[in-house]
Amino acid sequence: MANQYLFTDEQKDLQLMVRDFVNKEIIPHAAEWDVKGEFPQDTFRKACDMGLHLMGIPEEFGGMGLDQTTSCILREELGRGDAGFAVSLGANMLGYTPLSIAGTKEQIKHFADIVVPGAVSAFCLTEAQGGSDAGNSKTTAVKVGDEYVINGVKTFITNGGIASVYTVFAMTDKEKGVKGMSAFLVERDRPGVSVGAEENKMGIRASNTTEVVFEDVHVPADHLIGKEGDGFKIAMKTLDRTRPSGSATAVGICQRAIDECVKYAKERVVFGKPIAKHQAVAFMLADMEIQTQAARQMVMHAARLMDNGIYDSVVAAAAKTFTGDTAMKVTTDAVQVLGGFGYSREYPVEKLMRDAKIYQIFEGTNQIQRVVISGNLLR
Ligand code: COS
Repeated sequence: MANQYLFTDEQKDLQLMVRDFVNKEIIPHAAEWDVKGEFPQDTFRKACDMGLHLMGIPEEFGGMGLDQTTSCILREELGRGDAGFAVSLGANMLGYTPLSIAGTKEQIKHFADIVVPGAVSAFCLTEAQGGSDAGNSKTTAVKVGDEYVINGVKTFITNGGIASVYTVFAMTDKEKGVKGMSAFLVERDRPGVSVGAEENKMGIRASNTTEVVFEDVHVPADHLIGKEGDGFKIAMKTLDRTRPSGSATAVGICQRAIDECVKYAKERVVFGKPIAKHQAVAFMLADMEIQTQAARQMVMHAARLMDNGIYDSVVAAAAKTFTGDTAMKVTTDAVQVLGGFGYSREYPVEKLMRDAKIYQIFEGTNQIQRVVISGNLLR
């Protein structure tokens, strides 16, 4: 369990509040959400009542105004309950972060007025041919008078089908490559915005992932975030800032795997004693704990740096990579500890393993993180 040794009283209170919410409102339902592959709107409304969809939005705009460290503490708790649900809440902060980097006060207020009452946003960067090659965007935004007209299709968009507002990356000047990309705020109810196919995913199935289609969507020129051509850098800076808090959710998956394994290993008896008393299993539990502690510290280190105004791409990429790989290893071992029961859907650990896999893929694959890290080493 994430220790509280150095937490402030406020952080401890918030952590316990979210832990209680997770134990009562998320864990009992997570298996059902996983089977249905549906975003649980009722539980989302309860999370909204607690402000959990607004962690990083400043208080002056109606958000919780939490720093990165506190957000990571809470994101871990949510991840312990259900990573899909946690990802949906987190994606709202992903949608908001471009505004926190380059948005005007008016844009932030406009965004907050939409999401604060109980809605989510989505970050629309990825396209079918793009993905890791984030600058390879076919979506265009053409200036016509005092408006931009956006056309294109975004894929694998978390919250795509349930968001009320999107931050959209589109080319304002294709000739300039990544320097021709710009960022926009686009409300869901604008004519021409529609939701395409929903992904039927291996894990994080409570989260909603869809295509989002923009067909001659007119937005006022004041919906441009930052300046024309700033879009790629805004997207990269956003990912630097969101990779650690996203990874906190994966630490929560690891913690849940440990909790389930410890419980099971104390109860399951073979050769006359609980499997926890067999060193082969006890040492696996110890390794799961060591790796989880290391991942948590990398996430918290990245968060504390950001809370001190230091945004380091390598620290964020390293935390993201290590946490994703750790979550995969720890949950795979958890399935092993439970043996045949681990492989069965009667027990929660196979879901944890499926949920963990995405952390090696989204917010930049772990191969891309290694591109970022090695590129910085070799520069
Ligand atoms: N912060 C600020 N600026 C950055 C940056 C960062 N983290 N990373 C790159 N840039 C800038 C570079 O400095 C460069 O600008 P200058 O020419 O003015 O120096 C510009 O952006 C282009 O950088 P680069 O040439 O490195 O871009 P590439 O096209 O080679 O792509 C990677 C770089 C691979 C790192 C990028 O495409 C990436 O992160 N891809 C993964 C995308 C992703 O995470 N997708 C997940 C979906 S969103 S949930």
